[in-house]
Amino acid sequence: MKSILENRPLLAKQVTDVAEVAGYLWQKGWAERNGGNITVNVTDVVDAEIRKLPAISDRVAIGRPLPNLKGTYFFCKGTNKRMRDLARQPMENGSVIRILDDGSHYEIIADNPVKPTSELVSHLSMHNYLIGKGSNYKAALHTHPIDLVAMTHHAPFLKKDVLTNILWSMIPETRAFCPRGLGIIPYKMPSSTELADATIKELDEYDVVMWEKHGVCSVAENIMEAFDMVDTLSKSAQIYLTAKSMGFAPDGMSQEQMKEMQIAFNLPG
Ligand code: 2HA
Ligand code: ZN
Repeated sequence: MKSILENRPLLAKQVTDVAEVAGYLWQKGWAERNGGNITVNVTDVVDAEIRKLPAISDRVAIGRPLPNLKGTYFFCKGTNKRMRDLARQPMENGSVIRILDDGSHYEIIADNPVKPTSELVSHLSMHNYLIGKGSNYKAALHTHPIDLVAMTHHAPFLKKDVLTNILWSMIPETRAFCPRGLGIIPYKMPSSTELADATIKELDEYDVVMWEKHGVCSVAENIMEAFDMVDTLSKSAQIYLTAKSMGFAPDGMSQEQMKEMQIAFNLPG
């Protein structure tokens, strides 16, 4: 069977980048079994021929109306599929979906009828929100980083911006490359519309949010950037816990040093 990626280098690049990131998630130990999910809005690289492709699945209800997504296309990791398999065979472990004109249903158009991620409602709600605010962000990543998730098992860290400040202060890069910090979402059932709502509320302020005792979610222009922010935060978490395991609490950069970074890089305050 001919793949939708054939002779479509721009779409193929999006899928190849997802596969590369899926491999990193597995190597990092953040993607046990089917853990985590990725969606990328590929509408910009969809041509007229793709728009005419028939569905290879039934129409499936998303679970809520998402009016900004009418006629958009996404590459999605499949539900119950492993990141380590997505890395090697992206079109067997993910699929391209079309959001129908009612904004409430999707259908799979290629290459295989792989049902999209269990967190589809959260992912699509984030994309709907991003389009609504005129953002150029196209990628959403959810993964289970050991260090960052561990930090959400400690109530004092769940207060607004406590973790942001600890992680920013571990190494200058973290503030530079994750300038909006880390939002916190109190525990909610995975795959629920409550989790989706809480996530989009936090995206007003943050590009990366923690789902308490579960994982992290990030949005960015592309999947590499979404990964890089989580990787940078995880580096800071590693430094924090390495210091702790050596028997001391890390000093952290001072507020003056952090301010200096903010000014030098023209970062949000
Ligand atoms: O896809 O990570 O949150 C499996 C999950 C659900
Ligand atoms: Zn998860």
